[in-house]
Amino acid sequence: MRGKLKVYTGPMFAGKTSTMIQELEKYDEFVAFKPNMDNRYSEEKIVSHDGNGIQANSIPTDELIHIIKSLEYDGISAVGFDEAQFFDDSLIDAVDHVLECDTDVLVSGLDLDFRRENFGCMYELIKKSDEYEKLLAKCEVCGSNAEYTQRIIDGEPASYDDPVVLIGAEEEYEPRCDNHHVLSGEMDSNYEDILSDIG
Ligand code: TTP
Ligand code: MG
Ligand code: ZN
Repeated sequence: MRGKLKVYTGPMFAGKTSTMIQELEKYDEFVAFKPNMDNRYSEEKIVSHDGNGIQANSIPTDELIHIIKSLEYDGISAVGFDEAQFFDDSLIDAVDHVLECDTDVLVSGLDLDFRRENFGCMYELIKKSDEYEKLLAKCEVCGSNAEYTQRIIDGEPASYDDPVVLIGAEEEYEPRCDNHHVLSGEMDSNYEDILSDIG
Protein backbone atom coordinates (compact mmCIF):
# COMPACT_ATOMS: atom_id res chain seq x y z
CA MET A 1 0.00 0.00 0.00
CA ARG A 2 1.17 3.46 -0.87
CA GLY A 3 0.02 6.72 0.66
CA LYS A 4 -1.51 9.57 -1.32
CA LEU A 5 0.27 12.80 -2.21
CA LYS A 6 -1.86 15.97 -1.94
CA VAL A 7 -0.34 19.26 -3.07
CA TYR A 8 -1.61 22.80 -2.36
CA THR A 9 0.01 25.61 -4.32
CA GLY A 10 -0.73 29.17 -5.39
CA PRO A 11 0.62 32.66 -4.73
CA MET A 12 1.25 34.17 -1.31
CA PHE A 13 -1.89 35.17 0.64
CA ALA A 14 -3.89 32.34 -0.95
CA GLY A 15 -4.45 30.32 2.22
CA LYS A 16 -2.11 27.44 1.36
CA THR A 17 -0.95 26.90 4.94
CA SER A 18 -4.42 27.04 6.48
CA THR A 19 -5.86 24.75 3.80
CA MET A 20 -3.15 22.20 4.48
CA ILE A 21 -3.76 22.41 8.23
CA GLN A 22 -7.51 21.89 7.71
CA GLU A 23 -6.79 18.82 5.62
CA LEU A 24 -4.21 17.48 8.10
CA GLU A 25 -6.75 17.78 10.89
CA LYS A 26 -8.93 15.21 9.14
CA TYR A 27 -6.32 12.59 10.02
CA ASP A 28 -6.11 10.92 13.44
CA GLU A 29 -2.41 11.53 13.85
CA PHE A 30 -0.15 13.74 11.82
CA VAL A 31 3.17 15.51 12.02
CA ALA A 32 4.16 18.63 10.10
CA PHE A 33 7.50 20.09 9.08
CA LYS A 34 8.66 23.34 7.61
CA PRO A 35 12.14 24.58 6.69
CA ASN A 36 13.58 26.58 9.55
CA MET A 37 14.62 29.50 7.33
CA ASP A 38 11.17 31.05 7.49
CA ASN A 39 10.78 32.40 11.01
CA ARG A 40 7.68 34.48 10.28
CA TYR A 41 5.40 32.12 12.17
CA SER A 42 7.89 30.56 14.53
CA GLU A 43 5.35 30.75 17.35
CA GLU A 44 2.54 29.23 15.30
CA LYS A 45 1.54 25.72 16.16
CA ILE A 46 -0.36 23.24 14.09
CA VAL A 47 -2.98 21.99 16.52
CA SER A 48 -4.95 18.80 16.14
CA HIS A 49 -8.70 18.49 16.88
CA ASP A 50 -8.26 16.65 20.15
CA GLY A 51 -6.25 19.55 21.48
CA ASN A 52 -2.97 17.69 21.58
CA GLY A 53 -1.01 20.46 19.94
CA ILE A 54 1.31 19.19 17.27
CA GLN A 55 3.97 21.64 16.25
CA ALA A 56 5.00 22.21 12.65
CA ASN A 57 8.58 21.32 13.36
CA SER A 58 11.06 23.77 11.90
CA ILE A 59 13.91 21.70 10.54
CA PRO A 60 17.09 22.42 8.58
CA THR A 61 16.78 21.34 4.95
CA ASP A 62 19.92 19.24 5.12
CA GLU A 63 18.47 17.18 7.98
CA LEU A 64 15.12 16.56 6.26
CA ILE A 65 15.87 13.13 4.79
CA HIS A 66 17.46 11.86 8.00
CA ILE A 67 14.53 13.03 10.12
CA ILE A 68 11.95 11.56 7.74
CA LYS A 69 13.71 8.19 7.54
CA SER A 70 14.06 7.90 11.31
CA LEU A 71 10.33 8.46 12.00
CA GLU A 72 8.14 5.55 13.09
CA TYR A 73 5.08 5.63 10.80
CA ASP A 74 2.86 3.05 12.55
CA GLY A 75 0.78 5.63 14.37
CA ILE A 76 1.07 8.44 11.82
CA SER A 77 -1.53 8.69 9.05
CA ALA A 78 -0.25 11.89 7.42
CA VAL A 79 2.87 14.03 7.17
CA GLY A 80 2.63 17.70 6.18
CA PHE A 81 5.28 19.94 4.66
CA ASP A 82 4.69 23.71 4.73
CA GLU A 83 6.70 26.32 2.79
CA ALA A 84 7.86 23.35 0.78
CA GLN A 85 9.40 25.51 -1.96
CA PHE A 86 12.34 26.15 0.40
CA PHE A 87 13.29 22.50 0.86
CA ASP A 88 15.86 21.26 -1.67
CA ASP A 89 15.51 18.20 -3.96
CA SER A 90 15.81 15.88 -0.97
CA LEU A 91 12.12 16.64 -0.37
CA ILE A 92 11.28 14.36 -3.31
CA ASP A 93 13.05 11.41 -1.66
CA ALA A 94 11.52 12.30 1.70
CA VAL A 95 8.02 12.35 0.20
CA ASP A 96 8.60 9.02 -1.57
CA HIS A 97 9.79 7.45 1.64
CA VAL A 98 6.68 8.53 3.57
CA LEU A 99 4.36 7.37 0.76
CA GLU A 100 6.06 3.97 0.72
CA CYS A 101 5.28 3.68 4.44
CA ASP A 102 1.57 3.86 3.47
CA THR A 103 1.27 7.33 5.01
CA ASP A 104 -0.32 10.26 3.15
CA VAL A 105 1.75 13.35 2.40
CA LEU A 106 0.32 16.87 2.24
CA VAL A 107 2.52 19.58 0.76
CA SER A 108 1.87 23.30 0.64
CA GLY A 109 4.11 25.80 -1.06
CA LEU A 110 4.59 28.43 -3.74
CA ASP A 111 4.53 26.93 -7.22
CA LEU A 112 6.06 30.13 -8.65
CA ASP A 113 8.56 32.65 -7.31
CA PHE A 114 8.17 36.42 -7.77
CA ARG A 115 9.63 36.04 -11.29
CA ARG A 116 6.91 33.48 -12.18
CA GLU A 117 9.53 30.74 -12.41
CA ASN A 118 9.16 27.27 -10.86
CA PHE A 119 10.01 27.37 -7.17
CA GLY A 120 12.15 24.58 -5.67
CA CYS A 121 10.77 21.15 -6.46
CA MET A 122 7.09 22.14 -6.29
CA TYR A 123 6.49 21.45 -9.98
CA GLU A 124 7.91 17.95 -9.66
CA LEU A 125 5.65 17.30 -6.67
CA ILE A 126 2.61 18.58 -8.59
CA LYS A 127 3.40 16.09 -11.36
CA LYS A 128 3.65 13.25 -8.82
CA SER A 129 0.54 14.27 -6.89
CA ASP A 130 -2.64 12.22 -6.52
CA GLU A 131 -4.59 15.37 -5.61
CA TYR A 132 -3.61 18.88 -6.57
CA GLU A 133 -5.23 22.19 -5.65
CA LYS A 134 -4.10 25.54 -7.03
CA LEU A 135 -5.37 28.16 -4.62
CA LEU A 136 -5.82 31.78 -5.70
CA ALA A 137 -5.68 35.13 -3.95
CA LYS A 138 -7.23 38.47 -4.97
CA CYS A 139 -5.19 40.86 -7.09
CA GLU A 140 -4.23 43.85 -4.96
CA VAL A 141 -4.76 46.17 -7.95
CA CYS A 142 -8.00 45.02 -9.58
CA GLY A 143 -9.50 42.43 -7.22
CA SER A 144 -9.69 39.66 -9.79
CA ASN A 145 -8.17 36.22 -9.23
CA ALA A 146 -4.45 36.41 -8.54
CA GLU A 147 -2.16 33.51 -9.33
CA TYR A 148 1.13 35.43 -9.08
CA THR A 149 3.11 37.09 -6.32
CA GLN A 150 4.44 40.62 -6.88
CA ARG A 151 7.61 41.54 -4.98
CA ILE A 152 7.87 45.26 -4.22
CA ILE A 153 11.06 46.86 -2.91
CA ASP A 154 10.94 50.52 -1.85
CA GLY A 155 7.71 50.93 -3.78
CA GLU A 156 9.19 49.55 -7.00
CA PRO A 157 8.67 46.15 -8.62
CA ALA A 158 11.62 43.83 -8.02
CA SER A 159 13.70 42.91 -11.03
CA TYR A 160 14.30 39.50 -12.55
CA ASP A 161 17.90 39.46 -11.32
CA ASP A 162 17.03 39.91 -7.64
CA PRO A 163 17.70 36.94 -5.33
CA VAL A 164 14.90 34.39 -5.31
CA VAL A 165 14.71 34.01 -1.55
CA LEU A 166 13.48 36.96 0.49
CA ILE A 167 11.48 36.05 3.59
CA GLY A 168 8.63 38.51 4.03
CA ALA A 169 4.95 39.30 3.99
CA GLU A 170 2.77 42.34 3.20
CA GLU A 171 5.69 44.80 3.27
CA GLU A 172 7.44 43.10 0.34
CA TYR A 173 4.75 41.12 -1.46
CA GLU A 174 1.27 41.45 -3.01
CA PRO A 175 -0.91 38.98 -4.87
CA ARG A 176 -1.41 40.07 -8.50
CA CYS A 177 -3.26 38.88 -11.59
CA ASP A 178 -1.56 38.29 -14.95
CA ASN A 179 -2.30 41.87 -16.09
CA HIS A 180 -0.85 43.51 -13.01
CA HIS A 181 2.20 41.39 -12.31
CA VAL A 182 5.42 43.20 -13.35
CA LEU A 183 9.18 42.81 -13.16
CA SER A 184 11.30 45.94 -13.42
CA GLY A 185 13.55 44.31 -16.04
CA GLU A 186 10.47 43.62 -18.13
CA MET A 187 8.81 47.01 -18.10
CA ASP A 188 7.12 47.80 -21.36
CA SER A 189 4.72 50.47 -22.52
CA ASN A 190 1.95 48.89 -20.41
CA TYR A 191 3.86 49.68 -17.28
CA GLU A 192 2.77 53.31 -17.22
CA ASP A 193 -0.86 52.17 -17.38
CA ILE A 194 -0.30 49.70 -14.59
CA LEU A 195 1.31 52.34 -12.41
CA SER A 196 -1.62 54.68 -12.97
CA ASP A 197 -4.06 51.83 -12.16
CA ILE A 198 -2.24 51.28 -8.90
CA GLY A 199 -2.46 55.00 -8.23
P1 TTP B 1 3.66 31.75 1.97
O1 TTP B 1 3.27 30.77 3.01
O2 TTP B 1 3.47 31.34 0.54
O3 TTP B 1 2.87 33.09 2.17
P2 TTP B 1 1.45 33.26 2.86
O4 TTP B 1 1.49 32.74 4.25
O5 TTP B 1 1.04 34.69 2.62
O6 TTP B 1 0.56 32.33 1.94
P3 TTP B 1 -0.56 31.27 2.37
O7 TTP B 1 -1.62 32.02 3.10
O8 TTP B 1 -1.03 30.78 1.03
O9 TTP B 1 0.09 30.22 3.19
O10 TTP B 1 5.16 32.21 2.24
C1 TTP B 1 6.01 32.56 1.21
C2 TTP B 1 7.38 32.89 1.74
O11 TTP B 1 8.27 32.85 0.63
C3 TTP B 1 7.51 34.29 2.32
O12 TTP B 1 8.40 34.27 3.43
C4 TTP B 1 8.15 35.09 1.21
C5 TTP B 1 8.98 34.06 0.49
N1 TTP B 1 9.17 34.28 -0.94
C6 TTP B 1 10.48 34.23 -1.45
O13 TTP B 1 11.44 34.01 -0.72
N2 TTP B 1 10.67 34.43 -2.80
C7 TTP B 1 9.63 34.65 -3.66
O14 TTP B 1 9.87 34.81 -4.87
C8 TTP B 1 8.29 34.71 -3.12
C9 TTP B 1 7.14 34.95 -4.03
C10 TTP B 1 8.12 34.52 -1.76
MG1 MG C 1 1.87 30.00 4.26
ZN1 ZN D 1 -5.15 42.68 -11.36
